[in-house]
Amino acid sequence: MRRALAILITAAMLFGFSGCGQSKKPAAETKPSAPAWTLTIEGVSDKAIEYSSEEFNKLGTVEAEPQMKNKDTSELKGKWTGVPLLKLLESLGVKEYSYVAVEGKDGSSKELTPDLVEKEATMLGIKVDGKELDSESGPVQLAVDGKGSNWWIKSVTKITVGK
Ligand SMILES: Nc1nc2c(c(=O)[nH]1)N[C@H]1C(S)=C(S)[C@@H](COP(=O)(O)O)O[C@H]1N2
Ligand SMILES: [Mo]
Repeated sequence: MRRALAILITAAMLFGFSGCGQSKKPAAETKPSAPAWTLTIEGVSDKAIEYSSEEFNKLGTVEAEPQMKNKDTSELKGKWTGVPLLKLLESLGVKEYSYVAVEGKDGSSKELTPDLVEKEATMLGIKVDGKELDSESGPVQLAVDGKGSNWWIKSVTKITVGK
């Protein structure tokens, strides 16, 4: 008798877990997929913001041709697709700031003054000439219009807004 009860309970559990008669989809299908990449944004709210690639793409990308200025040269580095840094700040409701620091995954970083941030072609780029950035530079690279190659931070992971 005890045994029969145990079997009954086991059977009930199995039916329960298999979701028999329920229209629920398996968890794996309903769980949203992880974003392709994220950026950490500090200095906007008390807690750091994890900005996903999906949110980034929703801001709307633009195309621009930022210039790289090294000692004696001023070079165009192709047609960049990305989100202007200023547009990102606006989406976060940032009105006043004294600098924006952009950091790469290797910890290398640059502090941009407002005059650099506000340049139209200063952007967080995701494509150059229609092609996604390679793993060394991407998925996101900073282009600082009119500044040298050392400003063009690769594989951006963090942005800090300085008040
Ligand atoms: N994340 C990250 N980006 C970086 C650097 C770095 O050390 N880390 N170096 C900068 C410097 S000093 C230069 S000269 C260029 C080199 O880029 P290139 O090898 O594609 O010319 O990347 C810039 N971006
Ligand atoms: Mo450099």
